[in-house]
Amino acid sequence: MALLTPQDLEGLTKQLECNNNTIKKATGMDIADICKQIYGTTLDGEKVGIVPITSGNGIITNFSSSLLTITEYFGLDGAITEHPDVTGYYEAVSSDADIILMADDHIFIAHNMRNGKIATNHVCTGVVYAEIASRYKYADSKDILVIGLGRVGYAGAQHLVKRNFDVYAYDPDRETMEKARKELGIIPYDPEEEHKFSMVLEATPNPNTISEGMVAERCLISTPGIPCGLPEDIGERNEIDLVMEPLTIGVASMLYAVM
Ligand code: NAD
Ligand code: 2YH
Repeated sequence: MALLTPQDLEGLTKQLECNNNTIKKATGMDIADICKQIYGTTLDGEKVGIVPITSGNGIITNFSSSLLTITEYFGLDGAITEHPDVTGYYEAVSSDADIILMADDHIFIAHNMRNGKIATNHVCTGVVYAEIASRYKYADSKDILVIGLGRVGYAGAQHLVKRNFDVYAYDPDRETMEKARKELGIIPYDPEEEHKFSMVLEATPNPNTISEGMVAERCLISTPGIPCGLPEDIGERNEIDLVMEPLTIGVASMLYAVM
């Protein structure tokens, strides 16, 4: 599983503001509005305990401080615990944190200590990027393409099926495709086929996953995938609104999900 690098997290506030502007322009809503719509919740200055975790590949430079920046951006009262791991968890709970944020190499969770709700980053990221794509103001139909049906993409595809979009999806893994077809009812998409979409959710860890035949001249590509799957030349030739950011949008979705 891909881990975030300290470089991914540089200039996070600038990346967030730039993406928020694109989202507003493309959907008429900002990230907070979109999260409120998905979960029907609001944030109200909750206290968030951020616990660094040393297991596996260990602490990622800038990870906890980025979470602190994000919580503060959304008006929450964030604090990074002095100690990591179990001692840090004890510290966060003892200091009366409402929400705990922590991640190892496999899973990143938000846990609301008041109401017991727990949310994972992969599901919340898939759902929020799917919702952003689906709210494109200039969409030419209800067709939407999901590229990559891993942990993030599958959750996004599931969300879109529930919202009654015509969800086309592609993943090179045949078993994954079959599972998504049977369980979700996605329409299998062949990348060789010429079907241009104005709404695209890309959730793969690979570059150049998007080809010219997939995208309408005017489209919204909503992608949590790192690195970005959109080749530069396609971006230059078409009028593409690109939403792509390494952490903040997914974390906002987690926070609203546990309220
Ligand atoms: P995953 O490994 O579970 O799934 C990736 C899927 O992409 C796999 O099913 C794989 O077969 C598929 N894939 C690979 N190449 C493809 C291609 N060319 N076309 C279509 N599908 C292809 O990964 P994940 O946990 O779902 O994460 C996906 C990406 O999202 C990763 O890059 C991850 O780092 C990133 N991510 C970003 C955020 C964020 O906030 N931006 C949050 C979580 C994950
Ligand atoms: O980046 C990750 C994993 N890919 C899981 C995220 C799931 N989308 N984890 C972050 C690890 C952080 C580290 N343990 C720390 O600094 O606390």
